[in-house]
Amino acid sequence: MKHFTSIQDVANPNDLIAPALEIKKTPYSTSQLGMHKTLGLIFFNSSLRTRLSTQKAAQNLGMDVIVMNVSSDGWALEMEDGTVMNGNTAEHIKEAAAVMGQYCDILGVRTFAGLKDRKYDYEEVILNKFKQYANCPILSLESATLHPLQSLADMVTIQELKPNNKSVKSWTRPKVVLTWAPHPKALPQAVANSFCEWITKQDVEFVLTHPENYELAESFSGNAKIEYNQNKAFENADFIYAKNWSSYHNYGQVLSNDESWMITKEKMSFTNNAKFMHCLPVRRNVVVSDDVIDSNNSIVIQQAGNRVFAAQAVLKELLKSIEKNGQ
Ligand code: SN0
Repeated sequence: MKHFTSIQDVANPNDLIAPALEIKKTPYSTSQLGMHKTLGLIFFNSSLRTRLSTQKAAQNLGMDVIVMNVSSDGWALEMEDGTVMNGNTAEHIKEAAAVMGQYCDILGVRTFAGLKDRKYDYEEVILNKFKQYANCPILSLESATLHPLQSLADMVTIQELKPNNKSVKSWTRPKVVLTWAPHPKALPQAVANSFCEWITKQDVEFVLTHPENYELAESFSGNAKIEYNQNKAFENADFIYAKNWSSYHNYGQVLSNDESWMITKEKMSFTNNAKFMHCLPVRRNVVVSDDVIDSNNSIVIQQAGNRVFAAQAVLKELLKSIEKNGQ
């Protein structure tokens, strides 16, 4: 595995999901693997879980970690080629990424969608510049269109909680629902796109539910079943994954604030006693009511905890490939 920026970089997702659960049992069993290797974590946007869990994962592998909030602490970066840099940008991404690559063996990059120009966001301009110029493996810490570290942790959590009782069919092949929920701000589609990419490769019944005109890019949602009636989608569900995203077709727009899409106790009562999932941060009583997120069915903290083991499984593979290539 050369980079980890989407599921396309992974030969077989199960080769990361099962190892992550093994790592959870003995997180320090390979604490020498990353000795004298440096992970750089570069943030263009805010982060809590991704930053801390990836740092912790690297430490469990014996790596050194350097972190930079590049938007607030770095020089203003120029992304376009051939520009006369006599304006506000002080350094070109060509040099910045190449220099970071000199200091790091693996570079993690967080760069959210700007939600203004769909073509620019969906071409993953910034992430690809890092791939082009840093000359080391690139780890996505959420890019404009995808959040694969989150999705891997989500798959690990679903795998962990679905009982292996072959006699109970609904549990061996659980029903997983990704539901849109309201939010006051325009948010990226990355978490939802990425969840679709990963879950459609798992042996589950997957249903996507959102108001009309919130369809995701088909390149990510594939032929996932869409149910526009949220209550109907929830029927018999084993996992409810809630997330807001802004419109893809009316790019970056908030088309609906329909409060009736909030996840409530009543809605959860239509499910098969489903577990409640969210990537966090979550707006309480907008996306989900207190009584759902505070209930025993809420697994958001366990889900966030699993971010460490997902990141560790990924870093392990990236380290192995560095070793193989003799870097
Ligand atoms: C980000 C998103 O992509 O939706 C990160 C999720 C892991 N979420 C937000 O930006 C939420 C911000 C807010 O104001 O609620």
